[in-house]
Amino acid sequence: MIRILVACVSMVSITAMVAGGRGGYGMSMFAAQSSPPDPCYDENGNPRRCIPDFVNSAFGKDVRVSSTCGTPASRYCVVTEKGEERSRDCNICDATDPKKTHPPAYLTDLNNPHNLTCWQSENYVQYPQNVTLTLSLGKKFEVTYVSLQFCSPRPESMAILKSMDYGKTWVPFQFYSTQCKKMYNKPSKAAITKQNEQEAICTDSHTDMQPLTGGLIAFSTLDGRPSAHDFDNSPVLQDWVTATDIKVTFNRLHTFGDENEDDSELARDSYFYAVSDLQVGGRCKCNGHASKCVKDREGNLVCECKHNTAGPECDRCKPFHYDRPWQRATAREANECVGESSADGSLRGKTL
Ligand SMILES: [Ca+2]
Repeated sequence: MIRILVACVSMVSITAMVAGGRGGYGMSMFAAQSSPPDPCYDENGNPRRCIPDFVNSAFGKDVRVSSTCGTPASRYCVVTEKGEERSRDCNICDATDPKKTHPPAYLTDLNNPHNLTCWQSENYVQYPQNVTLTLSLGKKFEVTYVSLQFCSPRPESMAILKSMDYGKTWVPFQFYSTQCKKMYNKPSKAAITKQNEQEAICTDSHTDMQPLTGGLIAFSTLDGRPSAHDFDNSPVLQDWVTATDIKVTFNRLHTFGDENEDDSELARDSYFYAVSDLQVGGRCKCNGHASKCVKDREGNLVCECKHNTAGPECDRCKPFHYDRPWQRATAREANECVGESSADGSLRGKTL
């Protein structure tokens, strides 16, 4: 999906270049053709729904993490299995050594499969203690998926949560556990119906200890939710996918059950959380009234609102355009705000 979008974006820029290349008709024609068409208006200047590009909104962002190995330098051991044989290969995590450090920045750096960089927690932060990863998106996004690629085994129990108010309050998005009832008081694999579309469920899939490295957890926010096919008309799901912040809580480590045996120190040094890539796939939320988000003067990410709308999410009509109530744009209807000045077509399509 991302690839298709990238292809579309490059096609748009190629088209724009071709259009721009048709110079020679006079400057005004050239200028008009070289500016890319505004996706929020059709070729006749009529408003239509527009949405920002699909992005991994975690990429390059800082993640606040409650535990990271290497301060002070410490031993950790990687378990490998060959048939029945299990062996441990020990290394040092050292925050002061660039070759041995595993900082939170490695969660959201460029994910190169040939050179994986992994954030890693301290050893054996076991239930009831937990390890949390918190990511602020900077504004409201409509989140399509949250994914984690592990360097360690996947957790035995973990939760993905979201905030819609910049981290003041949190609601669960999804639970993963081999024991949903005991850990989260949720049945495993509950059905999602029209009545509970805005409810987090717990699943015991993706919780195997194997693979010992490289396992994936991918939560798709709309997967299995009945109104997903009619998202335009589902305020419940529009709300469900909206988030300003994402939090991942690792509640319980998987172990081979050897952490209390004779060799417990070696065993405990083998259990930690390590993640090579955290992604939050989605679009900047602009309610169908902007095709991109930009930094404002204060450096905050905001929608570049069209259709006579205003606000960080184009979530209200701009002054003097209150002739009908604000509405989100749909595929069929742009629902632009109208008022005195909208009678003057020259204002259409301009950023004011
Ligand atoms: Ca990485």
